[in-house]
Amino acid sequence: MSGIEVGIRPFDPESSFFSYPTSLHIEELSASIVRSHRETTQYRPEELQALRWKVFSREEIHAYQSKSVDEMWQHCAVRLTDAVQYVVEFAKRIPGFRQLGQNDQIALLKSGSMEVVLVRMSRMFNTENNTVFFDGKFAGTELFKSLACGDLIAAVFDFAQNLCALKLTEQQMAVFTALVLLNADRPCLEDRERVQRARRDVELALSHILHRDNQESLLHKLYQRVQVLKSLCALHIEKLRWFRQLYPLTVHSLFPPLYKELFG
Ligand code: CLR
Repeated sequence: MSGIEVGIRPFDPESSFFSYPTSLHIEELSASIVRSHRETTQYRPEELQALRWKVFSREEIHAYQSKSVDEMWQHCAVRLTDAVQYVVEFAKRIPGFRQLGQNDQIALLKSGSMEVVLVRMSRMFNTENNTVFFDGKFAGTELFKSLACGDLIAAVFDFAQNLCALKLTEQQMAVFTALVLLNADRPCLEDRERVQRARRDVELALSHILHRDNQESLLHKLYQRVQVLKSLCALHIEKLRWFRQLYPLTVHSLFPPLYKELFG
């Protein structure tokens, strides 16, 4: 093929699989992921900032603490599933994820959606008083006492605190969460190669953004956070097994179907 022929070929962002991604492609991919993120987060950063004064009162905290274990689990499972639903919507809008087969999309969401919820949780986190926006107000760890999994809650809050310290921009978080989802090492994937190719482009997008922001040192720190995410999700699954043994009927008839489909 002559140079001229190459030069006049129309630009097609979806056709990069068999060629090297152009910087224009990577630019467009970042923009698309950032847009998907913005469109699928419940609250914008300004809104969250304005809600910071809303904290649960002593009486309200007591009401949560007085719930029975199974009542509180059910309540939290519903809230968690709401958050997961937004992540599913985000995933479906990521180029590269969209193009995978349905089975692989489900496999990636099974293992990755909770990780993304926990990364997104840092947007809803107030480091000044160690609280998270939950159920309409900011809540500390003590509010979750009746779940009877204090170690998981403490570890999740600790993760949020540490991630907040990195002060990610919305764009950095958007592309990082896309990278968390597009993981070719997840179990039960049919077409790993395809996931790997999609991931490579998102990796380039993240490097590009961090380079542009002059924050290349963040890359290493973000990869370190991924290890912690894995252990938190393993702990979540372990707690769910424990809970299911105690209250099989609550899980069976009262937990959201999506929650059971992804984690059960
Ligand atoms: C994440 C960010 C969302 C709002 C939200 C709702 C539910 C919260 C979740 C956040 C973080 C994780 C969370 C969850 C409720 C229970 C769960 C605190 C803040 C912890 C880890 C317990 C897991 C076990 C349950 C399934 C009982 O925008």
